[in-house]
Amino acid sequence: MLDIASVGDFVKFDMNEDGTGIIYEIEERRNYLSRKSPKLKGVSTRGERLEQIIAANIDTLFIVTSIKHPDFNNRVVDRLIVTAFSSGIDVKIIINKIDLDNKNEVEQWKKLYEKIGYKVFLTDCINKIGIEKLHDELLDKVNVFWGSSGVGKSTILNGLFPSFNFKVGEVSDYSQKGTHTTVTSVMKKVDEKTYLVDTPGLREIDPFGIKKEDLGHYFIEFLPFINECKFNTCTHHHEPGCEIIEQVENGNIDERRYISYLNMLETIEDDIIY
Ligand SMILES: Nc1nc2c(ncn2[C@@H]2O[C@H](COP(=O)(O)OP(=O)(O)OP(=O)(O)O)[C@@H](O)[C@H]2O)c(=O)[nH]1
Ligand SMILES: [Mg+2]
Ligand SMILES: [Zn+2]
Repeated sequence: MLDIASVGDFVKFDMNEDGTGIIYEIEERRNYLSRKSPKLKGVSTRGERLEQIIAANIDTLFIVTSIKHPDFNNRVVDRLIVTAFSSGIDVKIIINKIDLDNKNEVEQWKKLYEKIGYKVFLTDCINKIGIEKLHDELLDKVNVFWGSSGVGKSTILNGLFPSFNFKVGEVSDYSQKGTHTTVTSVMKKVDEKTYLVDTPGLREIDPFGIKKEDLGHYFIEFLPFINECKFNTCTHHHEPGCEIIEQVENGNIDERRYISYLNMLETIEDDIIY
């Protein structure tokens, strides 16, 4: 782990008169959210991608998505769920921009994630729908908002707490992607027990330190079946006697989640670049 302070850390520091200071100790973290540093940065001399800490001492990760502009991407959601789950952090999902849901796609995604057991909030910042419901969920917790660029993380936070005035940007008409308006994570205090962290939009998300044979343990609906696989090293990919594959075939595990799982499994295998 990189030995530098991150948002959410409790630190000891000395302050100089001119406003500069030195942090001399970071207190032990209760938990932290991290990922592999993006491919072009933070690669060790052995070619391994290093761990980048996003925030520490967190209660809830709000995975923020939009139904359109940019399009909803369930693979990103599943990667973020694994990232949080493997660190013991609670997850809630926001699907924003439901004013753009012309094809009525939002309900099927809401249903999928609620069935697995995650809370899903639908929001529309233009007509101010669903924002108030989020308010109570945030109270007395340290909350991180994370997701792709342009989905509306900063807009939602401003809708809840206008005085924070987080910077909001445009989504490019050409690529339908956000323009990375928020460039650094910022924590704001609502009251003594309530904190919010707005983060920069992510381009790629690979959880750090997860082994192939452990990945299935972070897909919560796999858990009741995972010990029924014939081999205890089963990666639920091709192995004979795999109970997860069986449950996908008979419809108890949603195929979209299983495809997402396979997609992640593949990137774990490819990870170390020598
Ligand atoms: N149609 C529509 N547009 C929205 C909604 N919420 C936010 N937007 C727009 O989406 C664009 C991006 O919003 P931001 O809040 O900057 O997105 P972000 O997730 O913070 O993006 P980064 O800081 O780049 O990670 C802005 O033009 C917002 O006005 C919504 O509910 N509906
Ligand atoms: Mg932002
Ligand atoms: Zn299996």
